[in-house]
Amino acid sequence: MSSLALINEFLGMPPNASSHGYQIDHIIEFCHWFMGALFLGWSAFFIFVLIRFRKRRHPVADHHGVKSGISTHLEFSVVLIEAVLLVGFAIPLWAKRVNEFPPTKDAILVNVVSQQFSFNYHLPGPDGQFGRRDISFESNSNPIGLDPNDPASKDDIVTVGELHVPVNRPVIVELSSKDVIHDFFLPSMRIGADAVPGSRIPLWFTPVKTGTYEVICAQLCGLGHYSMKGTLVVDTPEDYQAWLKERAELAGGGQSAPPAPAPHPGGPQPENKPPAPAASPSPSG
Ligand SMILES: [Cu+2]
Repeated sequence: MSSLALINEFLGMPPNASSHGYQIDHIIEFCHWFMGALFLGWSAFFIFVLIRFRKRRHPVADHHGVKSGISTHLEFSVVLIEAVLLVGFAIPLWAKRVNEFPPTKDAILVNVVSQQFSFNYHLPGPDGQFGRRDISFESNSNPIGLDPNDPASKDDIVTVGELHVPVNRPVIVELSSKDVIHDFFLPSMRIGADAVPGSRIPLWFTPVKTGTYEVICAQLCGLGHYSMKGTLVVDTPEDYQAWLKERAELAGGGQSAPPAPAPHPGGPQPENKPPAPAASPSPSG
């Protein structure tokens, strides 16, 4: 089966680095082969029909049509296979992703706050408690609007563009957006979800390989959409602790956010400006 699996790689999928990803890869791999077979089958049928019912042989239309039941059986088989794929595999797998969250005490919790055109990451810091966020505190140096008066926010860690997580521990993300609909997509982790203004959307994955992976926005969210990328670094537990320590030191004085990224040259367009409730002072001025 492993050489058959090369079709995913051939079609450009990055290698899987998450614990559940192989299940998704199997479905995608099967679909690719199935669609390939359908493509060849229907193409052959189309060519057969063009030749078999050519005008020279049938100058007058035949009003009785085809009498054989083969095409009905074939079409029914295709529908059956697709129904099995959907009901037997895709929906149960999806249900597992959205219903069976790991216990939060074992997991790394991260708030991902998306905006045109970057992802901000908010970690609770050593106290394990997320500080309050409020739109009225948002500024270029505080892109997620962390409340500086909330004691729980003092040790919080905020980063822009790059997130570190330890290997082999579940990561639970709470996804939100400050402006338009984005999509937090981790191709190597085989997970992604839309970030919808006004909603907090949970998702989770367990990275199983250390390395640096791409984070991309998978919803066309404005002129700078193409540049809305980030990095997920999966560290060994030691490296992760070192990173946390470094971020905590940087955070030092409470207002922990590093400078927001410079406004994109393509710039947020006035017509793309967010509607309420996310319409805070613009992150990029
Ligand atoms: Cu986006």
